Amino acid sequence: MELARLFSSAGPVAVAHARRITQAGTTACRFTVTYRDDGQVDRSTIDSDDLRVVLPDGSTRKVRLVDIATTSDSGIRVATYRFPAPGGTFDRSDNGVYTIRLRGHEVADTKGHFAAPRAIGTFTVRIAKLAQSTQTAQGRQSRPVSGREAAKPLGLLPFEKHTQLRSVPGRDGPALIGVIDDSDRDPARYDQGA
Ligand SMILES: [Ca+2]
Ligand SMILES: [Ca+2]
Repeated sequence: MELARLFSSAGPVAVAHARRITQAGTTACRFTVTYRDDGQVDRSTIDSDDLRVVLPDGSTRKVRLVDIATTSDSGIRVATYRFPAPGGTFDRSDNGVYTIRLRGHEVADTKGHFAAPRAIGTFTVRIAKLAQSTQTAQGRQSRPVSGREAAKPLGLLPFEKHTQLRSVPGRDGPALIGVIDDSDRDPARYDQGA
């Protein structure tokens, strides 16, 4: 977003900075909004009415002002807001993209020019499904090697469970070869593991 050039008649420009939420049980999303103005941002206009968060389902929620950082440049104000998790804590049902919107007539410069209403940033809630990640981890664990699984050096590792050793006649006597038995192969399982 271009912040460098602002007309003197323009109100502050806002940009939100928020981190992704990945931990189940997190109670809120704290994020900062940087307001910049060619003149001075009117600190007194920054409050808990400035923003709304649009949830993935399209509904909107309020956020609360937590702090306004003190900066030497009065043309820049960094405010911290807190968005409480829907239902008290974030869980998988809250996964999605949340949009932070600045409301009109809420944040102004000291000449009374208000920032325009607009989306100023997003944050993502992506909480993993616990059971799925556990299952994946188990699927990738190496199992103890038994005699029947000595076919691994044949390069059949992904199919080791379906590999059987068979004795066949060879020039130097009987030889063992690995034979893949995929009669009960579940394509979805292997697509997932590939
Ligand atoms: Ca201005
Ligand atoms: Ca305000």
